[in-house]
Amino acid sequence: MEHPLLQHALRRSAFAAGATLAVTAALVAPVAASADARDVTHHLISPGAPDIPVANVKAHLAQLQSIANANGGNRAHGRSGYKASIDYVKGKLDAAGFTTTLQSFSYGGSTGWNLIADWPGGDASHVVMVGAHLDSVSAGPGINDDGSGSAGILETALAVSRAGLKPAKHLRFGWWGAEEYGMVGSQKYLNSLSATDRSKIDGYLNFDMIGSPNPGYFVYDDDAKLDSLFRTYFSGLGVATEPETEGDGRSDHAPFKNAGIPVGGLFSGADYIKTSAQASKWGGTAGVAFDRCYHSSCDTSANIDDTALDRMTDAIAYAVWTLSGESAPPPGGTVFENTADVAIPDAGAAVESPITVTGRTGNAPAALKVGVVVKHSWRGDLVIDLVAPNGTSYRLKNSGNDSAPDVDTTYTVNASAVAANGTWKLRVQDVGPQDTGYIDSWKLTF
Ligand code: DTR
Ligand code: ZN
Ligand code: ZN
Ligand code: CA
Repeated sequence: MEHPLLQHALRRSAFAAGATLAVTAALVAPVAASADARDVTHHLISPGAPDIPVANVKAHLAQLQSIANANGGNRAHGRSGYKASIDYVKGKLDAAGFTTTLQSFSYGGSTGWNLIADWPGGDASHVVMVGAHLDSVSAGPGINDDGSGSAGILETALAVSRAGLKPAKHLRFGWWGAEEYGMVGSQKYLNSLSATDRSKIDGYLNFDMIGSPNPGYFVYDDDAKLDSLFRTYFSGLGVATEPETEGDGRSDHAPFKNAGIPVGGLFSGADYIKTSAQASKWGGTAGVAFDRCYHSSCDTSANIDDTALDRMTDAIAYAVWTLSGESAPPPGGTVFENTADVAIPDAGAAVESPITVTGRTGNAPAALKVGVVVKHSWRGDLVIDLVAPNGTSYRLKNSGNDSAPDVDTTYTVNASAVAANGTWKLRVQDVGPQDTGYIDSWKLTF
């Protein structure tokens, strides 16, 4: 049976040709608002960048922990847990529509792998690249170092796919092998590129340790533009940052920087000790390392500060969305429609018809078109609301002394305060006795 919920893209011309709806422009105000309570760190400071669910990032960390458990307690270069980690990440990216490439290399008598994931589209001569190392030391599972960065960029990549992002620049993600032996994998990757291909990388962002249990908020200060992008993000959150001062040589951004590519990144701290000044601005414990399990067996899934991981991952998404320059949505918009009939009980409870919107970035339009067709013998009985995915409801029509049949119109709603993606509902209630009807169809144009 054909599913009644149709989602199809229509250009304005096609829409106009097929449409018979009268257009009534009525700007309606929200009746009730409910805040997005999922994520305390979410702030609307970027047009379009999503709030990455930290639970998803943690789910990847739980998988990496299981992989270590099943492979002798680590995910180190040359050990079975490393290849299992690569296979896990690759599987997620392949399913999300990335073009993935495994690059193998040999180091210390063992085979290592880099995983490169390209998001189709964007200007191939302007590449924004984001990376993290996927290997651990052999002493432990490496969940903060660097499961955290690996999972954070993985979930950002999956969010790119969920949003159907159409970036102006080309987006590429990399998971590096054998970082713990001196940035071996990332250096092999750069060596494998021609000078021309290296010159196409506009910038490289590195994320090595972003969920330290006693966290700091360090921003790489190599490139002024990339540095200020992250500082802007954190100042919007009201979180202080410090420049990352441990030197440029300590992670996979070093080979990129040496190749003349602008680099940036975030770091929540390793074996250095948090000072009392740092504890007063960031919380946590002064006199203790940012990560006291650095390079040891206790770097497990318990060795993560969820708030730091959450903020850092949202910052990655912010940077990716901002740097890749999301292109404009198609003119005329996309139509999402539900044509399933829903009976409206006489003088009874409200009924709802859902439409799930996917593939949009950012918030709904300030002039969201809501086409409504309700068959009813006395439309004056009907109260109609649009309910946004976050629960905000917009009154489209009140009941009244209107004896005509049927509603067949298009309302315009300022829905710019709520995210576009998610399940929207048309809610219809019949508040007067005797006359009845049903929701015939309705649609949203984004
Ligand atoms: N080299 C990383 C950890 C590390 C230590 N200091 C920094 C500074 C910036 C990025 C990373 C690091 C490792 O052990 O993998
Ligand atoms: Zn390390
Ligand atoms: Zn590391
Ligand atoms: Ca009625």
